[in-house]
Amino acid sequence: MSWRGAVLTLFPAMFPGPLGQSLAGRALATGLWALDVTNIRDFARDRHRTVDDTPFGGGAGMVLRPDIADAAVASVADDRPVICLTPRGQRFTQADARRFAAGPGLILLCGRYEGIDQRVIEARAMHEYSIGDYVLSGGELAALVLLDSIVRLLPDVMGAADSAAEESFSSGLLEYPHYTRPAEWQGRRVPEVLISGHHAAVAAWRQTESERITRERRPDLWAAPASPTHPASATSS
Ligand code: 9WO
Repeated sequence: MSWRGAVLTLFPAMFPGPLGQSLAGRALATGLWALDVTNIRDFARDRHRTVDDTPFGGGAGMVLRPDIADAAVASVADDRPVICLTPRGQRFTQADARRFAAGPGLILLCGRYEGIDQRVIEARAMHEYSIGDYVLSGGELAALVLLDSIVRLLPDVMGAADSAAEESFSSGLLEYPHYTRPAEWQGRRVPEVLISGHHAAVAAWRQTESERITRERRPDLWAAPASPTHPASATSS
C-alpha cells in the first residue's frame, strides 16, 4: 500500500501543483504515493455554499465553520493523522517529515480566512504545524511544502544525491558549500582541497565548513542536544 496524502482545501486547483513535477510527480504517476484532494466547499449546506461565518467576540475576518470542516475531514478520515497548517503551529522539522514518511500517510486541512474553529481542531485531535514565522493567505502552500519534504523521503523516490543531502541535514548540521566546473569563474577559484583528490581532506573540509556555517547561521541547531541523528553537537566546543 503506497503512502496516501489527503488534502482538504477551498482551492483544490492548487494541487498537486509543483508536486506533479520532477521526482514527486514521477512518484505520483508511478503510484509510489497518492494524493486525494477534497474541496471543503462541497460540504457546504446552503445554496450559496457558505463555509465560513463571523467570529464570536467580533473582530476582523471570518472563521471556517466547525461543522463544515468536520464533514470534510470525516469524508477521508481513517488511521492517518490529521494535521492543520497554521501560523501558530509547532515548527515542522525534518524529523517530523521522516516520522510521517514512515507512516501510512497524512490528512492535511488547509485553513483560510482568519482561522479554523477551535472545536474541530480539538474534536479531530488535529496537530497544528507551521513552516515558519509568517502569515500566508492560507494553509495550501504550507501543505505543499510538508508533502514535498515527506514524499522525497519515501522509498525509491529520491536519488542518491538527495539521500546524501537528507543524511547531512539529519546530522544536525547545515550543508557545506558546493562547487562545480569551471574551476575559476569571474576570478573566483574553487577551494584547492576540493581539487586535490585527497578524499580524507575533502571530507574534513566539508565537516569543518558544515560546523562553521551551522554555528554562524543557526546557533539554535548548533546548541541542540546531542542525539543519534545529531552527532555533531556531541563534538561541539
Ligand atoms: C487572517 C486574518 C484576517 C483578519 C484578521 C486576522 C487574520 N488572521 C488570519 C490568519 O492568520 N489566517 C490564517 C490563514 C488562518 C489559517 C490558514 N492560513 C494560514 C496558514 N496563513 N499562514 C499559514 C501558515 C501555515 C503554516 N506555516 C506558516 C503559515
